[in-house]
Amino acid sequence: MKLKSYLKLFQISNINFSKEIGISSVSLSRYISGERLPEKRILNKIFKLTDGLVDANDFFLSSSPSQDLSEIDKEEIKKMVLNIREGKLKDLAKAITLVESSLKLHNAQADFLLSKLKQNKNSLRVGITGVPGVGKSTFIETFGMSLIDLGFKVAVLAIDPSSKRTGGSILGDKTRMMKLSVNKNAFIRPSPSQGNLGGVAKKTSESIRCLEEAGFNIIFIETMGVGQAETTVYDMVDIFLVLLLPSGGDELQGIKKGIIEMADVIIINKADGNLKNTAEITMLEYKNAQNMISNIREDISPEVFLCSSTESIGITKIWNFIKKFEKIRRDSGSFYKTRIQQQTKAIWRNIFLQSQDYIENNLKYKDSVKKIIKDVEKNNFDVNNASKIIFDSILKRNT
Ligand SMILES: Nc1nc2c(ncn2[C@@H]2O[C@H](COP(=O)(O)OP(=O)(O)O)[C@@H](O)[C@H]2O)c(=O)[nH]1
Ligand SMILES: [Mg+2]
Repeated sequence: MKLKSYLKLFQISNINFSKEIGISSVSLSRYISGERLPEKRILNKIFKLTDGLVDANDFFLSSSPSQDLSEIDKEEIKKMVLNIREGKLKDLAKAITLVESSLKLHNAQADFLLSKLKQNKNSLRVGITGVPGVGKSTFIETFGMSLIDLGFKVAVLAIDPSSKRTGGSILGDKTRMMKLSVNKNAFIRPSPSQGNLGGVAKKTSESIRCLEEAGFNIIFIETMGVGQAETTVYDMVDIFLVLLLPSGGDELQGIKKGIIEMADVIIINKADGNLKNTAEITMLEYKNAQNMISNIREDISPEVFLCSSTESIGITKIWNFIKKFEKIRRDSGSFYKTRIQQQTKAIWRNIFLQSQDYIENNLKYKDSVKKIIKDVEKNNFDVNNASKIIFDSILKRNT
């Protein structure tokens, strides 16, 4: 990073920093402005003092993409943020598009946008999972509309890792959420998957921040309930709902036991018509299943509910439990503690993604790396040392 940004981030004054490296503050200002380039000895000191965050490249190379944004771009994004704060949905949609985009320019714009958003501690992020057809979208429609009646603003992000294959599922979701999709206090958006869960998670988390800035205070994140997406979503929500069908056994439902164990609320949906009795039996089974009761939350245990999303049965009870869950956890502070832990996880997830991206798009194509791999193929070199040398080149950033 640039020395200027470093000093700002760590709140170090120019005078103190220049003293530490043993130069005058005038010289330091010249280095910062680019008027002069520091000599090697000084560069080494800066590198050490900043724990490697500021190195020679930061003085010699031009700035990073986000610093390349024009003033016009920046002004436009600032205006966009103000509009989002006023609840303008068009700007919100634009912001989410930026966040989701994989274009370099958009990334820089998104980085700038995200730096302008505030932390929102008042929202409630609700994860919902269950096999396709269990009634997640229908549940969100019924529950969401009742929340809007109570004065909330409701947003829905639907993550569907298979959406490429099934294509129509997003459309299906919108038709299941007919009333929500036309309500001015609701916002529905499919989350792109591109087959990369880490990427989905990053974009979904960033979309959540945009939604919160626009005043959406209840945010549903719907996933498919069959795969790995659940753990990823679990790590970005405050409460996790698992919807089940009225029938016996997790395996029978195609849902993994591990997912049930993550549930804060288990909802047996479709408890209506001729499924009503089966639903009651299923509820008792889960209520009695000790192994299902998770100890993930230290202050409240999960509960099981019957629900009919089509007939609006059980919705109030579920909402009352969610409110109780939220209150207990906010009062004890565990709500905020979990969010902080989630942020730390997100940092590492993002770093991991960027490293992966760097490896896929740069490292693999470097001539030096190709040569090393060839040498290993010819048995001239061993795997262990080859990988060490290649990894070292990441640390040095420029092979
Ligand atoms: N009988 C009954 N049908 C429901 C209920 N909830 C959803 N459905 C139906 O189940 C089907 C799948 O619902 P959908 O919400 O798209 O499921 P998703 O794939 O989990 O999002 C639709 O035909 C819904 O009308 C319910 O509570 N009772
Ligand atoms: Mg759905």
